[in-house]
Amino acid sequence: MIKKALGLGALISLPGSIIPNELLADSSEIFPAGSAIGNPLRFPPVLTGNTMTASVTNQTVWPGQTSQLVTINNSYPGPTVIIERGSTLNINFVNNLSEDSIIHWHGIIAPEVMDGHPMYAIHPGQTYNYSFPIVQRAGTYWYHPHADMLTASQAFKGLAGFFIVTDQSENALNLPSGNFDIPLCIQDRRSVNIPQFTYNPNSTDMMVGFLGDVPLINGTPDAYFQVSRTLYRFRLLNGSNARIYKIAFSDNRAFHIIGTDGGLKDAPVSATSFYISPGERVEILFDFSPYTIGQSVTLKSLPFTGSGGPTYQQGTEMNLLRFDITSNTSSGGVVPASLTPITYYNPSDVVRTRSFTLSHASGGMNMHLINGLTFSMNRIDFEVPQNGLEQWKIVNATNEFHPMHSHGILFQVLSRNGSTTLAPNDKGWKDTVLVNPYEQVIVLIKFTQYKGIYMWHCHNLEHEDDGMMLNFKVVDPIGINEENSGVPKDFRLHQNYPNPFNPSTKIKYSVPQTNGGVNVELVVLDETGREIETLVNKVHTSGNYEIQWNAANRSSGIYYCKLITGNYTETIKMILVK
Ligand SMILES: [Cu+2]
Repeated sequence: MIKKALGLGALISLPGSIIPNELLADSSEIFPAGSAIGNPLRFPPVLTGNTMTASVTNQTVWPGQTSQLVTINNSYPGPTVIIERGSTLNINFVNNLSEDSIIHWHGIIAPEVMDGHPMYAIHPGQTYNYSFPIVQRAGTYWYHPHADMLTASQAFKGLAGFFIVTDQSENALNLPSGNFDIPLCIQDRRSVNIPQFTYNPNSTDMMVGFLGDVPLINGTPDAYFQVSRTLYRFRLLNGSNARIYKIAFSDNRAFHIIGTDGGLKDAPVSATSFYISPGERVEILFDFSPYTIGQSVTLKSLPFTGSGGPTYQQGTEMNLLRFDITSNTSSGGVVPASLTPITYYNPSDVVRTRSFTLSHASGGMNMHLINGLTFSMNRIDFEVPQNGLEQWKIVNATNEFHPMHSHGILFQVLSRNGSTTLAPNDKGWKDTVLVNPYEQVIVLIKFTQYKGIYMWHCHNLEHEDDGMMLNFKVVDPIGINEENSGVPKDFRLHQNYPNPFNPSTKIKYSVPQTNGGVNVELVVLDETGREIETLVNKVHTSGNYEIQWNAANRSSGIYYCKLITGNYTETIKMILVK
């Protein structure tokens, strides 16, 4: 079943080996010996067993040369985890490195202790057991390390792999499968350091991100892949530390975008290019049938304007992967008219609004800030009541790209600079969203699965390790949070009690510690959103507050209470029944 759903079975090869003989067989007739310049695309093995051991091992990345990498189970990229929705992941992560590590399942909705938060990092020689159910839709996810200030170096040195979730509804779509369902992990390394993945960021690298000039596809330099004149599914993962790619084909031929971070879109959308930033995944269908045997077409990154230092810049044009058309075998796959349904969040259902301003200070450590903060392991930066739809506005006040990633749930992009007309790779389920220089991006997000501590951070791994990361805690949606009695961690408007009510109801709210107090306004809105009463409008010091609203002179119906303070708003729904 799994092999059918992601039929890499036939293509599994060990690091350094080549693609199977059946795909090479007829190519010798088409290409004279030696004409296949470059290296055949490699595929990581599928994980078998339930142990993932991180260690430093020798690998062959460039033919005839030895690279000392950080690998999982002696494989670069790490072995691909394939698991069906509804089953339980059970993995022992063994840290045989000489420093702390922990694995984060990127895009996977997992309980706090299974999510790979850096507070659960384990020491050298220790083992961490992961066991949790896979509850989400099929999709192309991935894993990478997440130990505090060690994420960038370990990921760069090779510790990352695909995590593929399958499910029945996806299997029923007749997408290209087996040898025609191809994962492509895109990374960049530095030619000056070949064959090593030397990680030695200077201050420019810490500001821009650690960029390279050599693209590796599934760990393959100068990669080519021999294809048939048929439809393929490609699952693209940007596994780079910092580089953003503008993906296109060398002849500008159109393809269908079918998936985003969190699995398939509701319908395929035709496109000729898209951006993919670190952490993001985009799935496409590409049809090679218009080509003739003997032709080639190259997957590229197109040039674009970006920041950089004297040697490495964002937006450098790159050839990523050459496809040599060598046979006529049909994949039997189709471009379905529709894929899997997506219910899009309605902005009018938003109950809380948060704002995150991305900025940077100059020089030294902790240059990258979210709302003026850098990461502190033991500080909870905000609390998110479960099950309420939130609007997160991300304001990029820098000239850098920041791919912002939330743990614990998938979200939806609502707008860029106010425009709700989105690129096809923005529309769908997401866990990472690229926020361009000076751009404002709004996402809609609702935590429905687990309570606990999760992370919100930039996936430029140099920015992340530099502290561009916050802790948040998903909490019970009802009432004052007893475990946090004392000074509130965040603004909070609690559900009124009783509710429904007649004629009066109590409303509690919390105000966190601020410098010199903060103005808090509490207003009542009618069902149409018209403001009908101001309950509170004054400067507050930190604490938990309660007021009563007497609606004796109001008629039965739905009312809203809205808390407004600075960048934060929160709304509750109150029902008056007379
Ligand atoms: Cu960033």
